[in-house]
Amino acid sequence: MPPRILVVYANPAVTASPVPPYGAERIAQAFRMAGCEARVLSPWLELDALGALRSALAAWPPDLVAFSVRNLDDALVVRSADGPGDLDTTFYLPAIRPLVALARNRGLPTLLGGAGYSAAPAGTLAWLGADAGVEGAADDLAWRLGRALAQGLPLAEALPDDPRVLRRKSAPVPAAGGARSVPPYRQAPGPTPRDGAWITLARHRAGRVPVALSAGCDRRCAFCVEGAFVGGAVRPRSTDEVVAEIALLRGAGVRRIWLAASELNVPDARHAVTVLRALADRRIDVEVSGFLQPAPVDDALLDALQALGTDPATLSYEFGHLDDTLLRAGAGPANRRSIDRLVELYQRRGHRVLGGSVLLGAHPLETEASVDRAVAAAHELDSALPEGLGLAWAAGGRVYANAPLGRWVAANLEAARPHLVGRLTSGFVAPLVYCRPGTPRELFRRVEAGLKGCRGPMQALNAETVLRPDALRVERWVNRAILAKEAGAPGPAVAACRAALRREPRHREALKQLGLLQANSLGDARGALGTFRRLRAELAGAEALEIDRVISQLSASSTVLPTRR
Ligand code: B12
Ligand code: SF4
Repeated sequence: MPPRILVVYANPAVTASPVPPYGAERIAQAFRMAGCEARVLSPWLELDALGALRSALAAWPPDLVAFSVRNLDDALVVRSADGPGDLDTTFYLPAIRPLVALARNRGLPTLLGGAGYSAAPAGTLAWLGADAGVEGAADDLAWRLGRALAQGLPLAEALPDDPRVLRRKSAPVPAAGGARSVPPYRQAPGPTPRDGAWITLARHRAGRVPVALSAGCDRRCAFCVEGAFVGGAVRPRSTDEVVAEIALLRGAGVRRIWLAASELNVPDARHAVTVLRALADRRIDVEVSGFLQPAPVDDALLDALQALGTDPATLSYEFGHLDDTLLRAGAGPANRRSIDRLVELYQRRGHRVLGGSVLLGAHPLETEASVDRAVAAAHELDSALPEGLGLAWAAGGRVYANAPLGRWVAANLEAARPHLVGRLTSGFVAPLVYCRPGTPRELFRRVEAGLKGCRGPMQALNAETVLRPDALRVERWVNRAILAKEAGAPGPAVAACRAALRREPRHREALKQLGLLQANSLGDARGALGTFRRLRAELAGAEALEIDRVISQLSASSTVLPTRR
């Protein structure tokens, strides 16, 4: 019998915008191609993640449990000028550890991988106590491992001799990853089989389904871990494969796609343009998005995005910083001149606003003067565009063992210490932040005050991301409701909506789902009317008009509403 591998999507961050287990799905596919049986489990789609793993182990006893650790933490340093502690970072490994322990207590071999794991491999392996880990993009390695497992070798012998592999040993964890070259790897060919539950959630909750465009980044931003674990050379995925995968998803009703790449335009935008044009030529009606950095950006890229309906004014570029001295020292992917050229391009094309993000305070050379220069640059750029600069900004940077900043901190601990906030653990696995000048909240205040008077939308990075554990739980109830509704089980769906609304009475998605269920499945027009009125009170603009239409339709006649998806 082929070996059975359970790939667990170890991502407790099941937020309002669903992020499907793409890496886990690709790894599972590589195992299957190697002759193993593989299943993907998403325990955090259930309310009791540990119970979900327990049931899965009983229903389908595996020979290996592979954990796909997508995020170590949410990488958010502080969300506001005031708060209960120095940091607002949410650390995810404590929620994952009991699941790894459960598998180990059953005597099952355990393996770690994923982007979160790869940000701090040694520390994460020690923290979670698994048998081994694999760093970086690993389709090829999973295939080789799967071949060896299929030949009957135990995990310890089946793991390839490869620099990406780390085995648990008693030796102390190094503080940070050494300079290490990522070996060239091959992405698994063919489309990736997807978990239907995540497709359903993405469709209902305006989420984006990721499709790999490339792996790797040729820039070396000090705060960023990606060049280290996905590789400094960019490996494009073939255009035919990208387009075929998107076409299949479109056939399954998916319209919103995330082109997964460190940045769409590294080392340049040619590959992205080819893919975008191929989608337009084949009239595949999708809306795409992805990360972008400031250079190079040209008409070809913006035209190709526009041809698919993406307004360049809605894009956000990773600036890193806005002060040229810091940018040239590695605080961002491109220098100030490149940012100015981007502004000129936007001016020439008539786009009214330019969006971007900066991470201030996360570089050893940062000073009050460089922060003030960045703020002054923000004002300058803001005044150059009709509706200003849309800046998402953060104060302080998470120290990842594998990022240039992490390696610098490890090598210069005494110099770094006055600027470190958080917990100093081996391998920098628990949230640790480097920030100067001042603490993250002090810097936050300084930047917030400095940006006053700008015309464009200025906001702290990801300020809208769910923070409280009980709010994450509400999102899980809402997801349960959608999945139950789609599975034709209105009773459990209504119960899940009500559970969400008991905790958060104004939750829009829960109200919408409940209203639809009352109208379409329970025949309860009065109840639906009441629910949609509550929802209407939460909305403005086009969304409010849409609900007005639903309310008048419901009051006029029928108990059945058209659902728009
Ligand atoms: C695209 C992206 C996003 C998009 C996702 C869009 C979507 N709908 O999917 C958006 C913008 C929504 C996003 C959000 C977030 N992201 Co993000 N994101 C990325 C990015 C650029 C690519 C992810 C991707 O899809 N890659 C393609 C897939 C195929 O690769 P993969 O998942 O890594 O899987 C491969 C390997 O990891 C490995 N692998 C995976 N699982 C396993 C398991 C085993 C056993 C093995 C052996 C190998 C293995 O092999 C896979 C195939 O090659 C990565 C950086 C990067 N370049 O990887 C950051 C990254 C993963 N994100 C990160 C973060 C922090 C976040 C957020 C927490 C930010 C925030 N505060 O909101 C959220 C979390 C969202 C969530 N609910 O999980 C960090 C994680 C680091 C950390 N702190 O742990 C990264 C690394 C960015 C960075 N530079 O720091 N993200
Ligand atoms: S921030 Fe963007 S451009 Fe800079 S290293 Fe990371 S992925 Fe590359």
